[in-house]
Amino acid sequence: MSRLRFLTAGESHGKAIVGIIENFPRGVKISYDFIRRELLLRRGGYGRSERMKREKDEVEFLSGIRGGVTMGSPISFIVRNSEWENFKDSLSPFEDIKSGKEFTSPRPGHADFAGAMKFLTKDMRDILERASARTTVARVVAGALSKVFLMNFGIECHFHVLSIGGITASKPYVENISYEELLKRLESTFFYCLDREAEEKMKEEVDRAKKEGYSLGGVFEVRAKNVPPGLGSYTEWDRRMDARISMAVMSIPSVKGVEIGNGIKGSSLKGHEFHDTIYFKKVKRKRDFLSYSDVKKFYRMTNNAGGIEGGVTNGENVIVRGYMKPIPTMRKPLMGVDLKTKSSSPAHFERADVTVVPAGAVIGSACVAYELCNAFLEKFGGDTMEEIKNAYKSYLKDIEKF
Ligand code: EPS
Repeated sequence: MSRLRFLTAGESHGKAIVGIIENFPRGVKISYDFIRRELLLRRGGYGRSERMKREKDEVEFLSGIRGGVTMGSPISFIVRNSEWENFKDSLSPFEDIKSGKEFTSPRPGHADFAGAMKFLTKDMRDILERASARTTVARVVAGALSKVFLMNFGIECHFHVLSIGGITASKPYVENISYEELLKRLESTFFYCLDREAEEKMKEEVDRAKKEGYSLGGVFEVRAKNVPPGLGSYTEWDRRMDARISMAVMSIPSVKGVEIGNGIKGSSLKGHEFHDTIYFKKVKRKRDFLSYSDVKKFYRMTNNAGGIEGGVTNGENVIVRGYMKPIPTMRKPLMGVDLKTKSSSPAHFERADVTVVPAGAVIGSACVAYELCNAFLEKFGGDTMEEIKNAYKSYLKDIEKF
């Protein structure tokens, strides 16, 4: 059983964000343009701060890929922060720190206060720097590699925005389109939301929030398509696919809730209303299939379970929603307490995004892709793509006979 390991490092305004991924199989063809496009999408969305125009998010791979193909060795990469130039006097590893970037008035909702208590520091610069969502740039790179791997098996992790600031899309998703088609549509939207009317209202709401100095949250959805059954396991708590996906999505800054399928609504439904009846149809065998949909015989008319039952994927689309709170940094800050003087003081503000839900959707899909890739490797893993493809083909043959 092979398992991915992924570490990130880097501060928001430090030199760079870096990542290392270990155990990524050998022989996966990687498109640099695909990764770049995912990174561009993460920076996008109406309502981001000026910083997103300044950051370039150019990823440089340092190891593990040769001639566009993974080598089986650890993949390491670096994404430089353009903001470093403005912060190097106060964040330099060894030079004397010139004052000016410390702050002592925590933002409610941010890691500032809890981090200050944890590390017993009144200057929360160190806490902000690492708690910042800037690190999600590395999650998107790992997610993009995972997406490329999964696409070899026909698995695609779609994403889109369902709601922002309480405005909810009524035509939220188009079934039966490819990832490429989806991205083309999303790239012409403001918020990666597929309902034009809702988008107009969201935009008005974001403009109002910007003018009045507050922030907005919302909900994004990830749909992983053509996922085979059998990923994850009920045999132990930490192998459950829904638990693993939830942890990954919950770790995105600002996410305060995760829903699998219609899990939340389901808590008030009756058993026969919620559970997804199982049907069977005969299929014609396809030669050399490498996509679960080619041999899929059992199916459901509903998918309230969101493609996972008992912690195991069941062959339906995996549906995940991330609920994001409004971000804590606001142009019109809440009042709080200055940790040094103990007097009442407005919370720290430098500049802020109004909403990060579109970015959350991209990052969420990266997290789901990474977790599915990991579980896929656990089940079909080998050192090379060749081995993995053979194992997968053999499983699909067994499913076909089942
Ligand atoms: C973030 C605060 C903002 C965001 C940042 C995350 O940074 P700054 O305070 O420098 O304006 O722009 O997000 C990114 C830099 C990014 O790449 O997503 C925070 O506090 O989490």
